Amino acid sequence: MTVPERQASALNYGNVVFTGASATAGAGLILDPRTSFRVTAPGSIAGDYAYGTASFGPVISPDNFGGSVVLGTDDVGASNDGCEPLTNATAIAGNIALLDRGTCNFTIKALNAQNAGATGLLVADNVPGNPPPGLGGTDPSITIPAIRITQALGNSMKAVLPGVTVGFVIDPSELQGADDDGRPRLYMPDPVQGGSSGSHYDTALAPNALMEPAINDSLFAAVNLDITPNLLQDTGWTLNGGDATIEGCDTGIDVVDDAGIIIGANVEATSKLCLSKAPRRGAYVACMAAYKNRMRASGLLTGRQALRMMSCAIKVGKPSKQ
Ligand SMILES: [Ca+2]
Ligand SMILES: [Ca+2]
Repeated sequence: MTVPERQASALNYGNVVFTGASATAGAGLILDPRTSFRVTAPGSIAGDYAYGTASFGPVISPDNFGGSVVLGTDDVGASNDGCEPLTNATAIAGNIALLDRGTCNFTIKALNAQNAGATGLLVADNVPGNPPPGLGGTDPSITIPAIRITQALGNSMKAVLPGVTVGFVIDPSELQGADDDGRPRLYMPDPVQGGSSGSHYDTALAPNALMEPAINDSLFAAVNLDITPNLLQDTGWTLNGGDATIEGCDTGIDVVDDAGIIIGANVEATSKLCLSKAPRRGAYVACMAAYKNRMRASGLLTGRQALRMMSCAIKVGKPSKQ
């Protein structure tokens, strides 16, 4: 690409993808069906838009989020920030409230929308940028779903209210975080984020991928690298193949499997760890048995794999005859 093309791509959120064949195949095995936030009317702004999820309230679904959008007013200070009780509850009730970011916590806005009878909440960002970050905070009394939208979309909605309808749509024929050809999206936010832009998968991928910009508690990278091995393969790296071995004994467990599963690599690493810290051979076998139990409890080893791994571990653990 030319320099201007690269500059444009660096801010082209949602439209830059990784074009490797292996990553595309891996994405097809791993990613969920696509869930889109969609403006369904009026036609002038209809379409799918990026959104940020909330750390409070229920998980968004097509069943709990949808309907007409009504701008919330509170008549104190910034009149659409929802930091005070809403004064247009009659109009809000049964609809999706639209409030501006700013002045108070997101949970306060959500509670004020909920108390006015809103079925859901859109928080429009108060600074430019795409995709919108999430909505932080916790409050177990919040029962309505909430998302954050861009300042640009908030402004577009305000310009055409009333008559804006929104909802969530699941498309089982497409992948979450991939384009319509199944290629995983790269993270190209506007503004550029140094160290993250272009060198990570998009945060839109679900389930979360190891190579998204932020660590999160749904990752399980000790045994599952999702589509990271695919990406490395596409860029010319060679993946370890074959079965995991323990001191030369074949466990029959693939080192790297489809969809980034690396249970065999985990077995090899754990065996080395158990050997390094075991004061005697019996302790090594006990260490491996405890590992086997953890892996079985997590559903990561089949019974047959566990048996074969332990028969190797017992061989390794036998006292030397010399
Ligand atoms: Ca206010
Ligand atoms: Ca994600």
